[in-house]
Amino acid sequence: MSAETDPKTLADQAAKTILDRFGVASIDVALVLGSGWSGAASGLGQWIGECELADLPGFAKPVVVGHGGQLVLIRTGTGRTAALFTGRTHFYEGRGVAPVVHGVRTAAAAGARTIVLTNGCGGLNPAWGPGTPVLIRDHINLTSATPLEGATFIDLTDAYAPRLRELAREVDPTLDEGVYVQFRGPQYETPAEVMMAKAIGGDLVGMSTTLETIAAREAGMDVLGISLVTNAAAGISPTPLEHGEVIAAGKAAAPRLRGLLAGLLERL
Ligand code: 8IG
Repeated sequence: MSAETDPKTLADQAAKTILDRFGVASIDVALVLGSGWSGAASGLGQWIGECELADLPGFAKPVVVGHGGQLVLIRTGTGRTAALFTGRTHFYEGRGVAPVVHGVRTAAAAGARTIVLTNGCGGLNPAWGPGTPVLIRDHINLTSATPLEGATFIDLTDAYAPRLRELAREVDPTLDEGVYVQFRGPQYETPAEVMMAKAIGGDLVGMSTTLETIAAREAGMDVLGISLVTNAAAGISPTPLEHGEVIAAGKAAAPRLRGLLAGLLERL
């Protein structure tokens, strides 16, 4: 695939490949599973098929331990076709923004009108212990990047659909909401940066999701964002951050997250 292929053409090609390979007419809903979420995906529906994302046009191999790299198609209990992306490309990989949002654009090109973007992140609210899922109410994009090109003025009021957050709270009424702040990474924040995120209205700090949400809104999809707080953000907790704790928090939270995703898929 040539590097200069237009991102949306590449997404069309990936979508066509998926629909042809799995013999489905369209994808109805897409889920991107972030850090800590892979264990939450089993048993969400009837397995249709799966492939390596890297085998599809435009996808690169994910690089992070704890991040998968497959596309899994399932038929949900309500007869919808759902596409699970078990990995994502991050902005910090340095490949630019287009690969970061390629999965989102591919899902849209395959027909998805709804996308659930999940991630693992640091929490600023000490009440959110490791393993707490939090709905994303809004975001602050500190990457200085955007997937949009030219004079593409996309409205981001209610970028995270209030209706979908309401559905999530039907499944789990204890879910809190917060503002997700995307840093470029890959280093975690300094305590001073975490204090800045708090001062500007942030509740969650991470390295994904906002660029994908922008691309999803451009494509006309409704977005549900759910963060798994896997660690207290730097300076909030007295101990340094480790990727190991991220993976452990995801493992421990898997049953709750699975219940949440299953309940959502029943209602979407
Ligand atoms: I998992 O504390 C995970 N991802 N930026 N900060 C940022 N990203 C994260 C964090 C965190 N935890």
